[in-house]
Amino acid sequence: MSEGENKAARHLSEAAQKTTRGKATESVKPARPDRRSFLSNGAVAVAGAGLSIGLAGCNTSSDSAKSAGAASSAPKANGGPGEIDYSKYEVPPGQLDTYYSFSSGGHSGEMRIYGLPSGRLFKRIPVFNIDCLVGWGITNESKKIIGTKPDGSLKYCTGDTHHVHPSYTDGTYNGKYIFVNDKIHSRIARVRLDTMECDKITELPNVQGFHGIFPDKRDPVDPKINYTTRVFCGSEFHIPQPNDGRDLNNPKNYFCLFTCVDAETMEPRWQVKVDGNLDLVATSYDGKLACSNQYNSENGVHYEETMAAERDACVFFHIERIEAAVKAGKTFRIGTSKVPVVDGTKAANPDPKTSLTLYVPVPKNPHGVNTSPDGKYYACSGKLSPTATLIDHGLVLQWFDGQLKEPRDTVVAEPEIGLGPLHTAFDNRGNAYTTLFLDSQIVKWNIEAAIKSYKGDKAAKPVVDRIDVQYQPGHGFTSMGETKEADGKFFLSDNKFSKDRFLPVGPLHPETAQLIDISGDKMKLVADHAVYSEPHDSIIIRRELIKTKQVYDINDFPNAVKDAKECRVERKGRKVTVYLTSQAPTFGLREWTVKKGDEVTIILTNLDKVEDLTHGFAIPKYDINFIVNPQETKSVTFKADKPGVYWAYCTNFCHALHLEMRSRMLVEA
Ligand code: RUQ
Ligand code: CUA
Ligand code: CA
Repeated sequence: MSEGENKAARHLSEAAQKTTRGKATESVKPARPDRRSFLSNGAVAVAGAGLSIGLAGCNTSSDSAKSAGAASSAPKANGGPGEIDYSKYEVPPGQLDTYYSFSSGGHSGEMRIYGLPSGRLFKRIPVFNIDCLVGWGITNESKKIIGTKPDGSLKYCTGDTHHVHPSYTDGTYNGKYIFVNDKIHSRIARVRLDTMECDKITELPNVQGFHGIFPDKRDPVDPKINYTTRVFCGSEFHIPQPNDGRDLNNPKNYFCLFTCVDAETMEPRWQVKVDGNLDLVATSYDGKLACSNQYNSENGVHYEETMAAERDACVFFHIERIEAAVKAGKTFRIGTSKVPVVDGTKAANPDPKTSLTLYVPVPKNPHGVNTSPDGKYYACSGKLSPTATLIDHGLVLQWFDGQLKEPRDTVVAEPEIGLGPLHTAFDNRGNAYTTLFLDSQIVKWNIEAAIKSYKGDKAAKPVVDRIDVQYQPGHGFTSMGETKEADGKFFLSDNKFSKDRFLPVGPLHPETAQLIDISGDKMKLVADHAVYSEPHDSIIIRRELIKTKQVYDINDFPNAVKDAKECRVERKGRKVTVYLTSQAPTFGLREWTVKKGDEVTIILTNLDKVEDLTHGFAIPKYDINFIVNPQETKSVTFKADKPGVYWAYCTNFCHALHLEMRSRMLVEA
């Protein structure tokens, strides 16, 4: 950094420190102009400042003694003691939460389920990671879903989940699926909401840095299809196409693709070549549009280059036209991929009336795009600009009909809301809530006031409330806020730093998910929940929309061993299959014998029917460990390469004789 940039960074970082340690209630006042003005001083200064704010955050509690003692001096919730009756937000023993929250797990590669308002963690759903609690990545069934190499080992052992969005019917959640991305290997996964298990993973072709993901909410043409059939995927990193070693240092030839995946088959249907890089994704309520914010319209390969332009874009995709073009064969293929690609670049789409895409200019390196629950607006945040840009759905459709002159004519508001705006959520009363990363605040702004103010009404004040969060919020979400049933009750702020908010646990801190009551005029911070690194995104669903199976159906498993009497060992040459059952406190075979060098497959069915009666199955030295839930069947395959006696035992406490629940594997030399 240059001297000037350093100064700018220091100045902003001091400002940020003040804000993050700020007094409890910062009432509705605009961010200070001296901080605001830095944004016009050039992108590099801002980026530098952004980086140093991360550091500034750490300064507030670098040693554990200080942070352990910090509890009493930690920033208070909005409103002082006595003003908030926190007991209203407690869930007493034996009572159930009113909401589920599904959260991504970032570079843990998993997904998580919490209850709200309690913040209780119920379950971690392994998706792209290996998980020995349930045997994900260990059993044959899970390996097949994750994907294997020809030698049977896992193709990938890592994943980076960012965004979780369930399937829809008629504008609200239908309780069927939840979709999540893997940014590392550009895979999309589907989790069944009845079993809360991943059942499909697809790797997207021609894509790196698959980040934003969002299901459609109905079909653009067929009115009978009012549910999710497509999932849209943005990609952040532009690459040579095909990425086979050509154009390594010729970034002008790199490009990104927007992908549509079939929600049922999970196969990619089509891709769109775009200008610039895509980030988050949102969809309309009528099925006609998907959109994605684009922060690197510059196609820069270094971060300074990505900030060269004053405006990037929010890119809209006209689904019906794209599918017509695909049907008409106006497509090309990339490398060996069979997925049809249409050209959605500006150069290839000069006439709005036939255009597949619309690039609405938005300042500057925007992050996040979200659809309002009434279906009328998209909010796209500036990130490096203190603004949120509000784009009108009806006007976008008019632009595609050739009725508007400029892409910017679709913008109906652009309120100044604070520093580092990222993601926006909505209530059911016409208000938007945007996370301000640099300001460490949530800002509540009124949509109608923002529109009036944009039209020149000086009396209209878009910002109606602000609240400090601890610290540096990324995503924020309202209860049911991504559906037409937004209820305006809660906002959850998933913050990137927790610093002094919890007992110190060493250098890797938990993150904070802060629960904010948004039902009144003023936002109230009502709970701090510690969450594992590194949630990006969550959604909040009313509990009655989720209907789970509590016990499996044994008939759903074609290889089930349906009776303990069927337990046996079958040999075909060097391939040995062990058919096994579990029923507390025994396995169906007391022992079984194989020979050194055999390829052994164990198929285990849990015959117990009682809810919550899960058994585990582990074999020492063979690295086998998985569970079978009631009436579930799973299998593992391994080479019996170590002669000796191996006690296979139950790992999941199931019975008074749980410790006695074991069986011997005898491997002959
Ligand atoms: S991103 S902090 Cu992976 Cu969702 Cu915006
Ligand atoms: Cu079965 Cu413990
Ligand atoms: Ca940019």
